Amino acid sequence: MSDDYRQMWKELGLDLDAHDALLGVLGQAYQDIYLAQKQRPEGMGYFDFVMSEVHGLRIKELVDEKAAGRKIVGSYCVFVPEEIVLAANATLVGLCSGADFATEDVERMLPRNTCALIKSSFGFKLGKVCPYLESADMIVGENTCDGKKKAYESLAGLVDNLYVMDLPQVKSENGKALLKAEFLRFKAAVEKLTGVTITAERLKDGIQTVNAKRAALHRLSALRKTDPAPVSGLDGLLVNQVFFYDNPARFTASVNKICDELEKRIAAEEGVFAKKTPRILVSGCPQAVPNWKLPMIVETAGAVIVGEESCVGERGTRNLTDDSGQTVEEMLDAIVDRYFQVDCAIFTPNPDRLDHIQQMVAETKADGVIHYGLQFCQPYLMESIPVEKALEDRQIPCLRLETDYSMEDVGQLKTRVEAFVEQLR
Ligand code: BJ8
Repeated sequence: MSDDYRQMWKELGLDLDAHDALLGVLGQAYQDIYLAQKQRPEGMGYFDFVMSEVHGLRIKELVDEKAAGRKIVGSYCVFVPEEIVLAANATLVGLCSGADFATEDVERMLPRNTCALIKSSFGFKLGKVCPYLESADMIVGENTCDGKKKAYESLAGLVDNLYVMDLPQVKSENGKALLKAEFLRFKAAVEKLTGVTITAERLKDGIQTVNAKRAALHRLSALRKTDPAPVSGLDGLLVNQVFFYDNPARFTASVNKICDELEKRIAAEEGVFAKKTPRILVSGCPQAVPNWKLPMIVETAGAVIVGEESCVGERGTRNLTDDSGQTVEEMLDAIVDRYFQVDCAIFTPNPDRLDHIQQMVAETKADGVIHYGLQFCQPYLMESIPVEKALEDRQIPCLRLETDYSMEDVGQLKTRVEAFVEQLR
C-alpha cells in the first residue's frame, strides 16, 4: 500500500498496526479462496481490483468527495433508502462487517451471546480498523432485531453521529405508515446534514441510479439459473457484497460487463462447474464482506451456489422502485412501497419469505437449500425451523446450519455439507 494511503488512514484515526494485520489476513483469505478458483469470468478482474483496493482507492474517493463538500452516510441495513441519500447529493456505504475483530474489547460492551455480525461492527469500531465507518458523516442504525436496536444504544457512546431509524415489525397499514413517517424523518435529517433540498428531479435521479444497480444484479441472477453455472457462488456473493461499497454507476457498468461475458459462456455451454453439479440456494442471515466461509465450504464440497436469499443478495435487491412519480411525495410513496416488501425475519408473521425461497428454488433450479443462521440470531434461527419443515413437505431438501465467523467449525460444517451434497446427487 502506498504511503499516501497510510497517511489517509492515519488522518481517519485508524490504528495502523491493527489495520495492517486486518489487511494481511484479508489479502491472504482472498488469495486462498477467490484467486484459487478456476474458470472465473474475466470481468471478475474488476472485483478483484476493488477488493485489493477496498480500503485504498475507494476510501480515497470518499475522502475526495468529502473534501469537495459531499457527505458520506454509513448504514447497517438494507432498509436505509439509498435513493434518498443520493438525492441529497450524499453517498451511502454499507458498514456491516463479516469478520471478528477486537473480540475481547467487544465482549466488555456486549454479551458474549450476541450475533457475530453485531459483534463485528463493534470490533471494527473499537479496533479502529474500518475506514468506511471513520469516513461517515452520519451513521444510521435501525430498530430491527433486539440485538441491533439495543447495541445501537451502546454504539451511540462510541460515535458522535449516530442516527437511529425506527422500523415496523408488522406488515400492516400502521406498519407502513410508520415506515413512511421514518423515511420522511430520514429525508429531513439527510437534507439537514447536506444542506441540499431534495427535489423531484434529484429524487428521480437517485431512484434511477439505484434501480440500475439492482437491475444489473437481477440480470446476473437470471444468468446464474443456467446449468452449467456460468459463475461460482463465491463470485456471485462477492458482487452482491461490493454492491454496498462501490460507486453506483461504475458498479452497474461492471456487473453488466460480466453479464455480457456470461451470456457468451452460456451460448458456448461453458461453466465454472460441470453440468449437473448439485445446485444449492443459500437462505438466511446476511453474509457481509469478508464472510466467505459458507460458499467456500459448499463449493469445495462439489456443489455450486446458484442464489442467495439474503440481504446481501436477492432480499436486499429484489424489486425496483417505481420512478414514474412526478412529485417528491409520489416518489417517496413509491420508495415506501418498495422497501415495505423486504421480507426480513424481524417481521411477524413473515410468510413472504417462505414464498420467495420457494420461488427462488424453482427459478434457480436449485436441488436443495442451505439455511444459513448466525449463532444467537433469534429472528433467522427461529424462522429456520418452519422454513425447513415447509421445504421438506414440498420435497425440497434443506440443511440448517448455525455458525459464526470463526474458522473452528469448518471441519464439522464441511462434513455436514458433504453429506448433504451426496444426498442431492
Ligand atoms: S433487513 S436481515 S440487513 S436487519 S444476523 S443483526 S437479524 S441477530 S442483519 Fe439484517 Fe436489515 Fe433484516 Fe436485512 Fe440481528 Fe440476526 Fe444479527 Fe442480523
